Amino acid sequence: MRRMGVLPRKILTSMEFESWRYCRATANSASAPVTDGSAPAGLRVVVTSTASDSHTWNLIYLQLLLEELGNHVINFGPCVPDQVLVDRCRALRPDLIVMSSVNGHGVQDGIGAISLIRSAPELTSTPVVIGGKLGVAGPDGGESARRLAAAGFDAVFHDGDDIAVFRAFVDALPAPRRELRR
Ligand code: B12
Repeated sequence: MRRMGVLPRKILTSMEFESWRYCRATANSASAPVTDGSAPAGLRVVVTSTASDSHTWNLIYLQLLLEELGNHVINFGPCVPDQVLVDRCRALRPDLIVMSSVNGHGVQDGIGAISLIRSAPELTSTPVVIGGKLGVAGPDGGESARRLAAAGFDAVFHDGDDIAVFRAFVDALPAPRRELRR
């Protein structure tokens, strides 16, 4: 099992450091509640890119937006391999996973990622959404959204959609009951 108590030797980006710090605080807590009293009351949200996407400002934008709405965000950063995403989410047990892709490979990458996410027993019912500039061909009459939803996403937000729809989706999620989770 990966040790969470020692800072990995590689140089971490600030996003990776935040993720590591959070994992260390919550991992291996078989007997302790996940919350320690200092965690905010909102949702625990993972913001992540897809495996191929190196864009970062979209992720920062989503983090700031979600934090402004009162949620705790763990930003995994860009180019997150599917297996790393799943392994970290199995440990963190987030209330919501927000995936962003703008490089044009969002449909293909998203389908791969959600298939692996849904194959993990801990994540079968976790709300997972994807958004951004998902393809390169422009509007496709909802075809890509249908494919992504059929693969397992709970919602798909195309670039240009009103961000209020995303906010309403997040606001409608049930409040976490972390004190029951061990
Ligand atoms: C900066 C940039 C880069 C930088 C990124 C640096 C970095 N560290 O981030 C570099 C140079 C590395 C780069 C590389 C590439 N890029 Co680039 N890049 C851009 C650029 C100019 C700005 C992106 C940006 O930062 N926007 C600011 C953020 C805040 O906004 P955003 O990304 O648009 O996200 C918004 C929405 O999409 C939405 N959103 C995003 N995700 C989600 C998720 C949810 C759930 C919701 C609700 C909303 C949402 O909310 C955000 C705020 O409104 C855009 C063009 C543009 N003007 O948008 C191209 C662009 C994204 N890049 C593009 C491409 C093609 C590439 C490359 C493939 C180019 C190449 N051939 O190498 C590579 C891909 C590399 C990779 N592996 O992913 C295309 C994508 C085309 C498409 N999807 O149809 C764009 C659109 C340029 C273009 N017009 O062709 N890029």
